[in-house]
Amino acid sequence: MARFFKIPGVDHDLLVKDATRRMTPMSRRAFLRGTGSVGALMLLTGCDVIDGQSAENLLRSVSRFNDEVQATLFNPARLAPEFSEREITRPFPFNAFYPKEDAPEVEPGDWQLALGGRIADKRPWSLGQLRALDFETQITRHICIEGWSAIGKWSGPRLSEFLKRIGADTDAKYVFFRCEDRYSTSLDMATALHPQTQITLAFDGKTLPRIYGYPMKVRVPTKLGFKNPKHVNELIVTNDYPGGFWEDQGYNWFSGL
Ligand SMILES: Nc1nc2c(c(=O)[nH]1)N[C@H]1C(S)=C(S)[C@@H](COP(=O)(O)O)O[C@H]1N2
Ligand SMILES: [Mo]
Repeated sequence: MARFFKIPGVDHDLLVKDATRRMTPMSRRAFLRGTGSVGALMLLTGCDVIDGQSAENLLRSVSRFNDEVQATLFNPARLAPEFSEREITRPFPFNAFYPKEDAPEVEPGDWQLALGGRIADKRPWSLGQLRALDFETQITRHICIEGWSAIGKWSGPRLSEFLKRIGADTDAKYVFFRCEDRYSTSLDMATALHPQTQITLAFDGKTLPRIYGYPMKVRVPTKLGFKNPKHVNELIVTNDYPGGFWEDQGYNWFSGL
């Protein structure tokens, strides 16, 4: 299952080396403590690397906002870049560890979000209850470790707001998500509380389509695509490292900024 992120005409090791050379020592250390990958550089700059030319542009943008990079890498509230409506990628790519046809079919009436771990009120939530929370919309870039990225528009309540409502222990280390298709992933608490981390119920202005995670996904624009779980049906707050589907097969757990 070799899933390598390969861009024609771009040597990843050299690009990362070049980029880190343009960072201040502090931001370089922070960057390398994370994934230190091309995907992370794309998250950081908002640039899409598809060839040598765009790699050059990315390097230019690392140099340009170097001072900011330093400040933001240490700030758990740093924001992923947002885009305009006309930059949205259509059609938006589908990805999962199975083909489209096998995406789970969820009956909205039967569905509930189960809660576990360090949470004061563990009563499950219905879709109706989630839909009643305040929605926010983001147009952000999703970066898949397999070598593609796409800009999409996602809407729903902030995960931080939900965690507050259920009395989650926000001093705990991790939030773990289980999905209908037996996928799973986990986030560090700082990322779970990040203002752009979203309980996503709508995509491109409509109910979240089945293939993109109906009825609920978690959108995390500061992390690589595989840390954005679709078809979520359980949320657990824990201090025990929970790993995840790809994380358990060797993907870097942090995979983000
Ligand atoms: N439940 C579930 N979530 C998942 C996956 C999956 O296989 N199952 N794949 C991940 C990966 S690797 C990517 S790139 C994105 C793809 O999301 P999209 O279909 O909305 O593009 O979903 C992520 N979340
Ligand atoms: Mo991915």
